[in-house]
Amino acid sequence: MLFIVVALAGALLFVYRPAWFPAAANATAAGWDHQFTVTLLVTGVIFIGVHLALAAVLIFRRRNGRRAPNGSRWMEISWTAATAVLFLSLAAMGSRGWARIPERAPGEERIEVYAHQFAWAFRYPGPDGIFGRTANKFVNDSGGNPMGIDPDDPDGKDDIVSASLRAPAGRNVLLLLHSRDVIHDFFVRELRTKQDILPGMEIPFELHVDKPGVYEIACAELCGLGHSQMHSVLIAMPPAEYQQWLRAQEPRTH
Ligand SMILES: [Cu+2]
Repeated sequence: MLFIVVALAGALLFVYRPAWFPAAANATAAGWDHQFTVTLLVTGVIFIGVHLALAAVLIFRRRNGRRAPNGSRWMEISWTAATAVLFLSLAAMGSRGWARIPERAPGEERIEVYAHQFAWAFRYPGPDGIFGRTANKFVNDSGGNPMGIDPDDPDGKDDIVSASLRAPAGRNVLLLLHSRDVIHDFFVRELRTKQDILPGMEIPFELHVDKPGVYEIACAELCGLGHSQMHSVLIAMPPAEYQQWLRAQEPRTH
C-alpha cells in the first residue's frame, strides 16, 4: 500500500504543480524547459510503473505464498541496456540544448558585470565604445566607482556605471563577468542559466532576452554572510528605449 501511495502522491505533485518555474525569457531557456518536461515524463512513468509493479509482486506473493524466482539474466541484461539507451538519448538531447545557446555576433553591445561582496555593479563603455582602465586601488564604493576605473584614463571618463543591468530586448548582448573578491555566480531564473564568476578572470556570457521585462539577478554561489542579500535586476527594454536611456546617463564625474 505504501508503494502505491508514494507512486500516486509523486505523480499528483507534478500534475497539479503547486510551485513551478517562472516563464522562460528566451528560446534557449524554453529548450531547457522542454528537455526537463521530457525527462520528467519518461522518468515519472518509469517511477510510477516500477512502484506499482513492486506493489503488485508483493501482493501476489502474499496471496499465493509463492517465492519469487531467483533472477533472470535475460531480464537484467535487457533493463540495464534499456537504462543505458535512455540515459544516452537524454544526454544527446541535452547537448542539443547546449548548442542552442546564443552565439557571439560581431559588433554586439558589451556590458561589464562586477560582482562583489555583496552587490552587483554594471558598466557601459559610453559613447566612445571603450571601457576605461581599472585597478583595485581606485575602487571606491561610496564614490560610485565599484570597479575601480582609473580617473586618469580618458577612455573611462564617459563610462556609465549602474546598479541595475539594462539591456535591449531581442538583441544579443555580451556580458563580461568580473569578481572583485570571491567566487560569485550570475543567475537569472528566467534564463535558466547560471554562470560562475571567478576573481581574476573575465568570463563572457551571451545574454539574450526575448521580451522586455524586469528579471531578478541573484548570486547563486554562497559567497559570505550577505550572500542572500546579493541581488539586482535585469531590465530588458525595447531597443529604442534602451538607447534613449543610455544617452540620458550622466558620465562619471571623477
Ligand atoms: Cu555572491
